[in-house]
Amino acid sequence: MTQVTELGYMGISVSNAGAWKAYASEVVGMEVVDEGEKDRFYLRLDNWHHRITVHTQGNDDLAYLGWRVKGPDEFEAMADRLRAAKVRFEICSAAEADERRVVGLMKMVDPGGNPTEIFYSPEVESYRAFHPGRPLHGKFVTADQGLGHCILRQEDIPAAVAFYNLLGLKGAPEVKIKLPNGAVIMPVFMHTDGRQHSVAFGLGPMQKRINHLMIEYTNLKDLGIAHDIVRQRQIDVALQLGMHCNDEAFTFYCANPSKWLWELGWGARGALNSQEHYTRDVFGHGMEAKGYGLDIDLG
Ligand code: MBD
Ligand code: FE
Repeated sequence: MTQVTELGYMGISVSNAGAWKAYASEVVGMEVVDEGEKDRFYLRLDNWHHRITVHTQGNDDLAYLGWRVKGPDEFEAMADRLRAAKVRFEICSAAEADERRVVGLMKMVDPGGNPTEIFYSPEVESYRAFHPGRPLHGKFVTADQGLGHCILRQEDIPAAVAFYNLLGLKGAPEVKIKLPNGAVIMPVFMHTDGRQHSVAFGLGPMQKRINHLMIEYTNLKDLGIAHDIVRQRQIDVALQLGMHCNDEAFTFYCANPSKWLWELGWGARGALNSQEHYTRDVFGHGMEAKGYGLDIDLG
C-alpha cells in the first residue's frame, strides 16, 4: 500500500528572524543557511538542503508540513487515492516544487486547516557536511525517522484520523490524560513505519496550528547541553526533563521565539507492531511554565 514514509520537512512563519537564528543555532545546534532571500532562511539538520524553512512573514505559527513518499510511482498512487477519497489537492508546478527543493509536490489542507504537502525526491547535498550551529557530540536523528514529530490542532478527531490514514499513517487514542478539571482526554498518536509517532492531536483547543515540534539528538550529551543553555538563557520550560510512556524518549519542552514549543529529546524507540495505550509517563515531565497548551500532568 502506498504510504508516506516520514515527515520530511516543515515551514514555519516567524516575526523575529534574528531571535530564531540564535535559538536554532546557539541553543539547539542546527545549521542556519541564509541564501540572501528577503523572506526566508533555512535550518539544516543533516545533509538535506534543509529540513525547516523559516519564512519571515511574521505569523509565529506553522506554515506547512511536508510528507515524503518513496518516488514517482508512489506519488501517482497517492494522488489516485486522494482523488478517490474526494480530498481536494493540487499537483504543483515545477517552479513550486523547486521552491521546496523537491522534484514532485502536491498541496492540500488537512481537516484541521493545516497546510499539508506530499513530495518525493528532496535535494540532498551529499557533498556538504552538516555543520552544527554549536558543537555537537552527535547529530540529529533523521533519515527514515524523518524530521521529528508534532502535535497539531484538529477540531474533528475522527476526520483527522481518516485523513492521516489515507496518507498511510496508523494510530489510535494512546495516552489517557486526566486534566486538572477532572476530564479525561486520550490524544491520538499516528506513525509511519519509522518514528513511534510523527503527528499527534487531541490535546484540546489550541491557539496555534502547532503545539510542538519534537526533534531528537543521537547523543544524550547534546540534550543535556541544550538543557543547560536553555536554563542559562532563562528560556521558558513548559515540561521539565522526563521520559514519555509511548516513545520512551527522554525529553523536555522549551519555548521557541514564536512562543510555541520545541520538545528536545533523546533515546526514543521506534514504532511498535501493535497498538498499546498508557496512563502515565515513566518519570519526570513536571509542569513548569504555563500557557503553552501543555498544562497537563503526565505523571
Ligand atoms: C509525546 O511526545 C508528547 O508530546 C505527549 C504530550 C505525550 C506523549 C508523547
Ligand atoms: Fe511530543
